[in-house]
Amino acid sequence: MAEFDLIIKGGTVATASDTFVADIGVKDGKISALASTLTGGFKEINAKGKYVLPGGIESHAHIAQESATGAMTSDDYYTGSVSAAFGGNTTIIPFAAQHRGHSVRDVLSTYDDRAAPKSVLDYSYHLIISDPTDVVLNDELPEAFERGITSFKVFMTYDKMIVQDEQLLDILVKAREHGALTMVHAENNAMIKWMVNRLVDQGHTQAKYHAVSHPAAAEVEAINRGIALAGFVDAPLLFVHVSTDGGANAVAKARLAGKKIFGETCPQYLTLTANDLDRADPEGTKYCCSPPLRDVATQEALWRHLQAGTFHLWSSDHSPYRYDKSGKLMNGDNPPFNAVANGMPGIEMRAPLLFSEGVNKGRISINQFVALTSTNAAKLFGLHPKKGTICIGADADMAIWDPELTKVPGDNSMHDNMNYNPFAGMSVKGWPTMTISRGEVIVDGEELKAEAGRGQFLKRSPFDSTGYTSRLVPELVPATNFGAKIL
Ligand code: DUC
Ligand code: ZN
Ligand code: ZN
Repeated sequence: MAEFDLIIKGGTVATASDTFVADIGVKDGKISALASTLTGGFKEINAKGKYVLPGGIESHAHIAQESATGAMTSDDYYTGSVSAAFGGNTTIIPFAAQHRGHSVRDVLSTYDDRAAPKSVLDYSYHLIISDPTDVVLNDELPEAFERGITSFKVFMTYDKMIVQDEQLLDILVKAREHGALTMVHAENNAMIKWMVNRLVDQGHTQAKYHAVSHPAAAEVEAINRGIALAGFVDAPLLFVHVSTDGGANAVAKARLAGKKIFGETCPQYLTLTANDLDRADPEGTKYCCSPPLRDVATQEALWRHLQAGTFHLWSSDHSPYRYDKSGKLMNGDNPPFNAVANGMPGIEMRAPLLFSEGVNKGRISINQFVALTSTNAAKLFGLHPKKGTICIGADADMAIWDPELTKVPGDNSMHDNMNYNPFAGMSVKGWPTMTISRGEVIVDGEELKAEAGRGQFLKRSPFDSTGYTSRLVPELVPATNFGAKIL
């Protein structure tokens, strides 16, 4: 009998720390050997001249999710996970969204029904909390953490989703108590509404004004406030989709001060600009996302932050709303910018864009690429070392990459359920050619080899705060606050 179910031979293996040529032996869905030469594989794959990397972990995607305004994302867990698999990913962590008045228990059971029969990739969810009632805080969130859903997102903007600062403090404290990680969409709601009202009053309703209506200052203010609130109660906080130099600087400064603050950015902020919104009506709506696209100087600053380690995550923020009546144009053929569903697709191009613009252009190393697209997500979201690396005992989740393969994708060349691609026309060098999940080849070139529902739900571990010192302010400590028990 063969010693290994699979041997991947002769590839250049890269992890978040090391790059080396090796054979990888896989047995029972796990990596069971790494050696200069292995023999005895039931199946062998020649990876000479290619990179063998940990499967990507896409930890920011909106799949089968309704927005507060009623738009439904176009991808379900089948098309979303298939598209992710063609982009070299082996794990997805989309969102399960609680809208006001809904129970978290019901939300999770709805998303279980959406994901389990359809996902081709292993998956978990982050909860979105918009209604932190006592029942949610004291019963339902602890139950969710018990199930291994150890992260959730809140919004500091949008009238239908916003949590006020006092509610954010409640949530941060609950997360701290249970070892969960809070993720936050940080933009100042008042500044945005103030801008939207003025722009619309003056008739500036074209898509390009979406970028104007969400000023950089709104993100910078909210990130600084989030840092202050999280620091006050000593809780970890991850700023998703950071789009400004000022916001990234605040994250970097907080990290330097030893705070448990993390940042994520997304390909669109480093490859597109607000000028992409300036198209004949209504085509600019394709590029309406929040936070909005910025400018070339911001792109340069964000590259610098990626290089310097400010950001832990490079995520797509895949928010697929089709360019038709089901999505971008659901409020008319030429909707004002403030009636357009926010977001753009990108789950399949997330990692190739970073390979092309980052690794192949010499901006980051292959090891930084692995950290940003896989290992850091596994560590932050309680999946490491089962996921996110290539080591003995890890799940055999890998993607084989051809660093020279160049493609110019079009509007319909992805495997998602979209009818446009914001990155169409870009020359992208470096693509995955094979994706392997738990030892099974699920994508081989252009061929999908995975069945709907093969993906498994991942029970995640609590947030690991090793390496961060706990710093409680004196007002929260009974020894220095005259004995009051606040936390
Ligand atoms: N936030 C996201 O994370 N995605 C889409 C829109 C938004 O506001
Ligand atoms: Zn957001
Ligand atoms: Zn998002």
